[in-house]
Amino acid sequence: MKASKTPQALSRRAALRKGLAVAGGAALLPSGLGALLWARPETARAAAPTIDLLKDKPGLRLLGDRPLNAETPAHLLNDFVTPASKLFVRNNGVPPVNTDPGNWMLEITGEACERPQRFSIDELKARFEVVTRHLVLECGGNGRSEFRPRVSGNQWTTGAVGCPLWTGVRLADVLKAVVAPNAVYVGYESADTHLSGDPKKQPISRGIPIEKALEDDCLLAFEMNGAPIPDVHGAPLRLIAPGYPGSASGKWLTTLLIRDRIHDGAKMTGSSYRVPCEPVAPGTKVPDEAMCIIEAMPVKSLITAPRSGLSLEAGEPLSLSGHAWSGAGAITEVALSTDFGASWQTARLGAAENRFGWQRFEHTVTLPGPGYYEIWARATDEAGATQPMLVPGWNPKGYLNNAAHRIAVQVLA
Ligand SMILES: Nc1nc2c(c(=O)[nH]1)N[C@H]1C(S)=C(S)[C@@H](COP(=O)(O)O)O[C@H]1N2
Ligand SMILES: [Mo]
Repeated sequence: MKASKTPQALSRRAALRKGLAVAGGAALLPSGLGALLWARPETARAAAPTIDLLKDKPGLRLLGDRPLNAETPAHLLNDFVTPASKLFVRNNGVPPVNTDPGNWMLEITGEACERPQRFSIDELKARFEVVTRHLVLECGGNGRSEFRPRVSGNQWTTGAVGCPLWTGVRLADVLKAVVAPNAVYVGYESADTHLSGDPKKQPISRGIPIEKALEDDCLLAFEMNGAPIPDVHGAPLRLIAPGYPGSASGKWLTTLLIRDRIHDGAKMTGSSYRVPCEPVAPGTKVPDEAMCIIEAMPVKSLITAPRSGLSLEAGEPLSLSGHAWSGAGAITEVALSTDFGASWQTARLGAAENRFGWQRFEHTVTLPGPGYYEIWARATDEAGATQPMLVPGWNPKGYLNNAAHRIAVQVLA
């Protein structure tokens, strides 16, 4: 066709060739999931002083260094328990410098707190049962890069998720003794500072409804994977509110506010971590009063092996694995397609370690002959919700994209 000879088409092809060169010939990705996964490794050197991304988290993709944000390529998330070296980083401000656990105090106060309390970390450990849980942490904006029209914010692809082991005390145990009957929400305050340097501004101060806070699953965590929480992940104390967007899991936690109203801290209002209460057409400007706070995260899955771009010999069986999770509870099924969704096969599905832990799936397929294939994964949760094939519900800040994950595979002739 004539069109293929336009300068635009030529430059697009040139760009594609460049992309392939960067990836050492392995940049085979389903359309829409650009060659981003291999881009910009050299810029990781510019990471904030608190963390050397290349050394501490090799292979992560830097999205920005002030604040520091980095995501994990899908093929690095194959561990059932996500190691610190592979956990994404999402910062809204400047992390605190002094995170000495010996001096750290947690204050519990607010209009609906019957008796304000202060605890050192040692007091928390001594007063309340210490538990370990395998809990998914996923940014509400994970998948944002796929929304059209594009939306502002970190252009996460699929890698703002992980499932480490968290050790701490139950938030509910700490709150129960002091919650007043009129409590509505628990907000958090943290020791990180605003990017502007203005001490009166907080980078983020979000929270969770009191009902969620009083369930058994939320933790005040001081360890990750059996070691003190790394600085960048909120040392020495953070909230883990599993099943909710990651932004509810306050890092560097200094204060819990038991509120008699919905918490109104930084990033609780406007379009932050909120979506239109009713579906809107892509690109719609939505007034604040028509926006609702994100609560449970939707059902999702990720193919973590093989890495997208694999080449196979004809007839060679292909072992697939990955993880599935949902803010609604357990996953009941993961189905895989090798023919663009025309037919589906059920994968073997492992149990969760506990509520809100991700579940492993495994499956082996043999592709019918030489050529290009995509593997699609689609999870269903106990509430009966299933992942959509295409990007769902456009919203002004690009949250909650739980479209089926796809990888590309080539069978050689
Ligand atoms: N104090 C504080 N807590 C925070 C944030 C932050 O910037 N400051 N970011 C939130 C967001 S948006 C996410 S997705 C998770 C990311 O946690 P991680 O960096 O440990 O992966 O932390 C949440 N807790
Ligand atoms: Mo987030």
